[in-house]
Amino acid sequence: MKTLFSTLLFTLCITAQAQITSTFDSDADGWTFLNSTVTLNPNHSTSGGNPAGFISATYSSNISLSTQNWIAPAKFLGSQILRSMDMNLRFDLQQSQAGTSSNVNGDVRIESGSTIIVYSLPTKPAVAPLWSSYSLKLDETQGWRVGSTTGPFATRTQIIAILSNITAIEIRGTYASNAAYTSGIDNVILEQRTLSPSPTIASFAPTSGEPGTVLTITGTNFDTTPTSNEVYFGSIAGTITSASATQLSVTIPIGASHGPITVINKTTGTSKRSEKPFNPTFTEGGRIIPASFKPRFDILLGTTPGNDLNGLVTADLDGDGWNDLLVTESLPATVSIFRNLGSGGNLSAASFAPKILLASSGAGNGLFTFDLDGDGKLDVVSTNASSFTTYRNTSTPGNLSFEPVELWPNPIVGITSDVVDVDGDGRLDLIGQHYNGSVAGDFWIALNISSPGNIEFGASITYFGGSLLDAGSGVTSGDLDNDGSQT
Ligand SMILES: [Ca+2]
Ligand SMILES: [Ca+2]
Ligand SMILES: [Ca+2]
Ligand SMILES: [Ca+2]
Repeated sequence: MKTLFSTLLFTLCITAQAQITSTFDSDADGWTFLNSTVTLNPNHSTSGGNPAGFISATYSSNISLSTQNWIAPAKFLGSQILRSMDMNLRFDLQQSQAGTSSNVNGDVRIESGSTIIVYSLPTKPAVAPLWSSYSLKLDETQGWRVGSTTGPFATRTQIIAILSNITAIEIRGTYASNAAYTSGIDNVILEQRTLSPSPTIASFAPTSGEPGTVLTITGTNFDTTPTSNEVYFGSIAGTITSASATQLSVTIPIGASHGPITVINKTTGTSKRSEKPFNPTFTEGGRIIPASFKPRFDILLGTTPGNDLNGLVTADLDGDGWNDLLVTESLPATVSIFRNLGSGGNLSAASFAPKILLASSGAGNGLFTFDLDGDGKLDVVSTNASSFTTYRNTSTPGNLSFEPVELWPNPIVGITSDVVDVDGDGRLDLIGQHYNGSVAGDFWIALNISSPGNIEFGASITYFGGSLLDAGSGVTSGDLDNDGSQT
């Protein structure tokens, strides 16, 4: 593998979003009407809508044509996965005569490139001046179909893929064949979920200290119940002794490692990593000699010829205060976990419980432990040749357990390179890079849409073509412009 290092810097603007609406009270709001291959500018009326203004198109309708549709403007497009999954697409329609036809292309079409989900309205629009109101849920229960009205029902994964990058929304404006036909539309609303505010960290003090020292964290959006927050010092959590919305007191745990601290609000399922690192200290430090290390010991891994170890991580997965060992093995592809029995002293293989295997589905590559769903427990992330894999942690102290592996497909063969909150919503996203820069679409982001108890990701969306990045071997993230965002 080449070792050219690539650095990416990009900024996403985060603003509070209301619902995306077109009420047509002042103008056509960017909507157009496609009549076969001809784009019509809609007629805007200031009254007669449902209520107030609306838009209409008058043309010679032909239900056998596949493209006589209202076309949504750009504000309805792009990544809508985080705020609009499981929400509703609503709109009002009317027509100039009582047409009841539609065709296999469906009455509502949401596209992501060449992938399309369609829906046939069971009741066609009312005759003007009346209006029919529709509300279609953007989930796997609504009855969306893939490709055409005769296609299979769309799965949740397929709907997630569409909403991760919407390229078109089309609403049919023809339900009859007529020499002069008018279609009216009003009140198009793409509902947007209101996101819980995620914690912020303004400061913490002291910035270094020994285990047992009480750290005070100042910020916002903490839960006021101590046990409804979690604070990680690297891979191990401290004990929270008091909490308010703006301050947490936490005892530095044995096993704290140098690096950012992470505050998790388990009620909202959101988290924040500190910009500055915490530096744990210990007595008699400051000098490293061979005698500083305890004797080496070996732990046997799988003996299948060709088995490779692709990742090695320590993290306290069961929350008992002792770091456990995780490795990824390639043959068979697994994440292997050795729980620390907590005996301390001189470590040996007997210091760890027999390994448990989390089955994967390809060559394990990359290994991270982060709380992906915001429930306070560190989950496991790995990758294989065509997807990243997650294992939701359900362990309790002394007892490791995980939900079955979930696979989140990548658009291209790649390696997970970092886990970072790209969009600043308090949920850790996955970023990765293709390791052969000769193909287009080199860098991808999968947005985290999890809630406590359920890990879920949007589809991996590629950014920056292969011509920009060549044979990268990974990406990392950091705040290079000092705006407080780690991307
Ligand atoms: Ca209106
Ligand atoms: Ca442990
Ligand atoms: Ca978790
Ligand atoms: Ca995020």
